[in-house]
Amino acid sequence: MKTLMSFTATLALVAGAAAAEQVRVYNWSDYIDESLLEKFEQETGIDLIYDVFDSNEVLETKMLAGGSGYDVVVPSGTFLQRQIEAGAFQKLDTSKLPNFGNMWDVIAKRTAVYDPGNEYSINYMWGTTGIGVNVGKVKELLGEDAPVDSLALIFDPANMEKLASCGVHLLDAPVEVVPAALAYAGMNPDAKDDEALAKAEEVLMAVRPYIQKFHSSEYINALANGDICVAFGWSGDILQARDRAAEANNGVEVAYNAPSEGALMWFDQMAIPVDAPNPAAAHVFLNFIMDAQNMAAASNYVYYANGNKASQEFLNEDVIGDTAIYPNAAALENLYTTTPFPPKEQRSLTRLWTKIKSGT
Ligand code: N2P
Repeated sequence: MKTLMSFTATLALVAGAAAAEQVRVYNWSDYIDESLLEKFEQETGIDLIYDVFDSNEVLETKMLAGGSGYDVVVPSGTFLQRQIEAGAFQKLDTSKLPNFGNMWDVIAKRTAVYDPGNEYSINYMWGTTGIGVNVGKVKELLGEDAPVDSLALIFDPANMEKLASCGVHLLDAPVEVVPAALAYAGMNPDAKDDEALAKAEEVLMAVRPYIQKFHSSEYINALANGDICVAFGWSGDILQARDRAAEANNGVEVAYNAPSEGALMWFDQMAIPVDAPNPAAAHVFLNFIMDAQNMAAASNYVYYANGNKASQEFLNEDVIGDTAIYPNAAALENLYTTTPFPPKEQRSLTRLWTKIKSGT
């Protein structure tokens, strides 16, 4: 009896394994409405394994090493470009992407800078990097005129000295924080030479004693709970913190501003690793994401703009109507983009970042 049962169980397992196709997706944390993951499995019958990261550097290490085991990954534009050049991705087969026509030419034109012809990737979402504040706390410490939309909030030591007690987090993302320090210093945010990196070091070291943490995902809850009062982070993440605080009804008011000195505009691109175990299922996943209503549901949930034109009619007004998410012409004027760090400059940047994080 015992033998028979285990035999039956083994048979069931074998049958299950044969029937269940898998797709493995590696996306940013806090970046999707999770009900879409279930919907994908129900609609396609494909098992979805969904892992998350919060750092382009972590993803890049996996992509350059190869053998990640993922079918879909989501690097930002500048990282995508380097990884395409290193041969990390396979070209998309658009014949397997019937929803390709939903994509938005305005964004496709911009992403083609990193992925010429958009041959290897589709835009998932895009956004800006800026300043999240606990409005009440920051005004209490810096007064009604607190420069909540200026990089001076986080790079002027006089402000940071006052804010330190309530907690300031910065992204652990050197390619985003260094350009911001340069923009604050009135320099080209995309500069990568020794002089620029020395200037960024000076700006960052002057406020280093007042920075509690460099981290790229904890700030969402930390802002929402009132554990910190300032975060230099990603637009939609800060807007999610605003919502979480409102839902908790805890008296915390969170606001996001793109810095008046200029904000980085970045693009997160879905791509298929060259050694993906199941590229066919990867295309099924991409096509699911490119569905207008699915893409709208994702943006409505995470407060990031997307590269899908057809999704726009399904976006909530507090998403499509918010210029912090979908910038109008004036807001767009104030955004800059960056280019990848070449190897030598990247080594200098990595050294600089280690030094800034350690504070010595
Ligand atoms: C999602 C953040 C993604 C933006 N939490 C960084 N590219």
